[in-house]
Amino acid sequence: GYTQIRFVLDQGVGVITLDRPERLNSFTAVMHAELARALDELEAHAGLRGVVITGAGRGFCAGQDLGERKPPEDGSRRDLSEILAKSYRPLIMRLRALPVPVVCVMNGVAAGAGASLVLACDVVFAVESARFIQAFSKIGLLPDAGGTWFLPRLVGSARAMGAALFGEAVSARQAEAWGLIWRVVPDEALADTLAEVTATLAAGPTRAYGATKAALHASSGHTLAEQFDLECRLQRELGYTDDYLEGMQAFAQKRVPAFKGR
Ligand code: T3D
Repeated sequence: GYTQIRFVLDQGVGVITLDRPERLNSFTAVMHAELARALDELEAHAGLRGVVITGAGRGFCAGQDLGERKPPEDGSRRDLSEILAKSYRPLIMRLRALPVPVVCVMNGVAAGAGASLVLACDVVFAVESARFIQAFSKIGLLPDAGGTWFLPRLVGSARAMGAALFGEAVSARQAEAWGLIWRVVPDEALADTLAEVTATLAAGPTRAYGATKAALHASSGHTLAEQFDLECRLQRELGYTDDYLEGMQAFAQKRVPAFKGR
């Protein structure tokens, strides 16, 4: 079982709920271990159609649990690189590598590595009252868990610098206007958004989704010519899928396609 997250796999869609609401779902060693186990299950699931990540309570995720980082009484210093390499790095890299969309439904504030987790997701919905805080500078650190990679790519270096250096809260509306997230939804639409996103992923053309994710992720390191090569290779594979045949038949017959994810 799980104690600091909830994890359900239904109709091929894995839903992960960060579940330590009294500490705004901040990351602990236990939560990292449980997320790694959920990822094991997701990666092993042959019929996976998508992943949804959300949080319990009023926050999405407040980053590293600072209760686990009590300053040592003797004033000794700590090597943070090992912690990052063993917990945050695999979490973010594995989510990015999943062959299905990972959608974040942000139920509240995301701070520090919690914000990086949001930005690692392929699509982000956020309730109107949610906000982003690049809290790292406030404790003398730099944005980690991929934060310095995601931020400038999503919003450009001027906004990335301002947000990262000054650590001011960025509202969900502002984040939407900047292109940091896909869409703001009303607070009262949280449950409906979760249900709709899950249903969309469960009924989606999963192979096409996976290829789209892979191609968009690869694009920032590619020339246009390299991207053409990748698109051709992926489109060639998609041309042989059942879902493409179904999509073409549904179009010709003027009906909604019934995709099987293969
Ligand atoms: O060490 C390494 O592994 C390196 C990697 C670091 C990665 C990181 O993520 S570093 C950044 C860590 N996160 C932060 O610095 C954010 C800390 N939290 C906040 O700044 C605020 O809580 C928020 C801006 C996120 C929300 O503010 P607000 O006013 O809505 O809520 P609150 O009252 O501050 O928080 C509610 C409770 O959650 C509170 O506990 P209490 O007073 O009710 O007993 C608060 O202490 C607790 N909480 C919030 N964030 C954390 C936390 N407890 C532990 N760790 C937290 N990160």
